[in-house]
Amino acid sequence: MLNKTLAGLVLGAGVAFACAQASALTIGFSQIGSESGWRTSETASIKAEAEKRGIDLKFSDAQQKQENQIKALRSFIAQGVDGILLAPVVETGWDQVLKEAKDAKIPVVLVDRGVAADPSLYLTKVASDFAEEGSLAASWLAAHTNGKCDIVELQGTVGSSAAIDRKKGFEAVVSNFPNMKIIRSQSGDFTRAGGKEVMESFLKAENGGKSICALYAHNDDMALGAIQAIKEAGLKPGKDITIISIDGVPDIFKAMADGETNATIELNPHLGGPSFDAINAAKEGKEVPKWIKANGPLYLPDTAAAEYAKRTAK
Ligand code: GZL
Repeated sequence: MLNKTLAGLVLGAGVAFACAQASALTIGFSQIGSESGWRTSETASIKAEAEKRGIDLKFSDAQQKQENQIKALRSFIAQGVDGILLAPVVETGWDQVLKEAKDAKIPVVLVDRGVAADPSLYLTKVASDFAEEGSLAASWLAAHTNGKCDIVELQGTVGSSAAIDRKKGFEAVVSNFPNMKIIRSQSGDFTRAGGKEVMESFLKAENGGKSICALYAHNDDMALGAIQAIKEAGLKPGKDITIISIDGVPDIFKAMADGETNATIELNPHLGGPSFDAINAAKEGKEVPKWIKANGPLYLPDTAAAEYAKRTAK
């Protein structure tokens, strides 16, 4: 009896080891950088998910430069990785390197942002619908201001799908309200420093901010920078100027609980699971949809303190 049990254990361990080996993928991950709180959460989440799955993740931080991402992808291809995750900093300029990955039969999953390339050149996109986020932000603002508001807009990184589509979705709704207008719009590059700097110029140009009804920021980090600028201009953010942004990072819930901002739309940073599942499915010859969508809800001050506590609990 004992021998049989032992044999069973050895066999079981062998099978488990073989399965682990079979699924021990090597994945290359080209990340944009660390420009925002959301980006660092996304990176941490994807690394943790890879570790949990026993995936050998080759991580490359592009420091916001597309040429570094293209270099990283070519290195992953040369290493013969099983799959590639790419968070494309901008929409254009990817066709050639995506073709090289396709020719090498390495599936590419776009995480978090999209590309303006033939969809046959990548396996899938795991990202939210940025246009929907923009429309949701504008619909909330229209209701909050009874459809009468002069708006300043802090755009994300120029040429990024997130900035392009968040702008498009917001404008599509605002165009239905004759008394709502975007009076100034400029990129703050998704950073706090960028948001503060551009908001300072908006305030100076708009009578110290007195003619600004609201700020729409494409991400929370720019909104948090703008809040600093609004306070330094002697105005009350969240009261004198209504603010809505996107990401749902912990600090925005703190600011909301303090009455300094009015709304945020959550962006899911946990994109590793669906991305790795898509690569596994492709390896098993299964069909994978071209877009795996992950949209988040809108949050308002009434739940901000609880949300902050939840996101910062140790
Ligand atoms: C959107 C993502 C954006 C975030 C920013 O999916 O690409 O980039 O909203 C980040 O915080 O910089």
